[in-house]
Amino acid sequence: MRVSSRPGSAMAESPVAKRKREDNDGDATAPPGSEAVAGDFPLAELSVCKVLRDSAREKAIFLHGKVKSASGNGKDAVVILEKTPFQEENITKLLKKYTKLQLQMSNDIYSTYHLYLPPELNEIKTTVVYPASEKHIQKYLHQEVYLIQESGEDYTNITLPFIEAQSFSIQWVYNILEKKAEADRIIYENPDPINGFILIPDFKWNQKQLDDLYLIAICHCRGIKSLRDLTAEHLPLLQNILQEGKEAIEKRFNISGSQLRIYLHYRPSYYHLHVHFTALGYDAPGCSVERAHLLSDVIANLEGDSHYYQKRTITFALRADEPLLKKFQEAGRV
Ligand code: M7G
Repeated sequence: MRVSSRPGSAMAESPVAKRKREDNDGDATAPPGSEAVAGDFPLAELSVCKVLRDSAREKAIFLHGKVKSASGNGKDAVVILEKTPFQEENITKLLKKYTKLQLQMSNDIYSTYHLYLPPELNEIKTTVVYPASEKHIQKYLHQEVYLIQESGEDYTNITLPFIEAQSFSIQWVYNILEKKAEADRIIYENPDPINGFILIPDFKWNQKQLDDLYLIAICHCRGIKSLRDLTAEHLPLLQNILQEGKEAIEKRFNISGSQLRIYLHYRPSYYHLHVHFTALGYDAPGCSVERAHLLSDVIANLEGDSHYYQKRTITFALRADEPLLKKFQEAGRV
């Protein structure tokens, strides 16, 4: 399936161009200089300090590097390089316009080759976080993981104070809601300040093929941090996201609601309520049972009990180095 039937869909812009940081309030982890307007990233000047993670299965490598600044001290960056899925419409071009086909081995009827392609058929999706905080670097570092059973009380006593003190800046979310960034990428908007939301491609998706379709719905209402804050009063908002989100995706991408995985993360990285929409056939990062909560189940649970998510124990994984794990250990909860 192709995305290109959608007018003007396929233009991927520089991930940092246009992203503005005008106000850094509330970001306990933002490094100095992050309030600056981001421009095109000087990739050639990146000196790699460490490979944070290298995944042969995802065909992606996660790098921590430094970019020299005028003051001499390098600023930290996280750069993710990722080979993108094939686009069916490019296959004919690829078979006809390759630069070189080099035999690697041959045995009876079997042979393998290195196929070299011209640059336009050989792109690498590059995601940049710059300047990156220590927390960003830790986010992508491969670590052992441990399961935590967080009761409602644990949330109030351990997790909530922790996230209030140190969670990622959600300035990028406000930029989207205020149309200061990514405005041309919006797929659908319900502008109601209480029950409305914006549906936009996730920055994990290059929009060039539908196999790995990934969008997020970001609610207009501020202050709903996560699943834990949801009560029956939020049902109209959640129903709008489910219903209108599905309709908008069907209209734009011709994918029916029954072929979408629509879910919330608990715990999310960014504490402003948002919902993930991914292609059902795509094994998206973060769709595992210890993190993804289907929106339809969330709605059903809230219909049954308005305070379901304040009371219930929720299981999630924490990486070995995450300070929150230490807090749970200190409280004797692990
Ligand atoms: P999450 O569950 O809070 O955290 O989801 P995760 O990143 O650990 O999954 C936030 C979602 O927003 C993720 O799917 C991110 O890929 C996506 N995302 C993050 N940022 C900083 C941006 C951004 O600037 N633009 C867009 N469009 N998506 C983003």
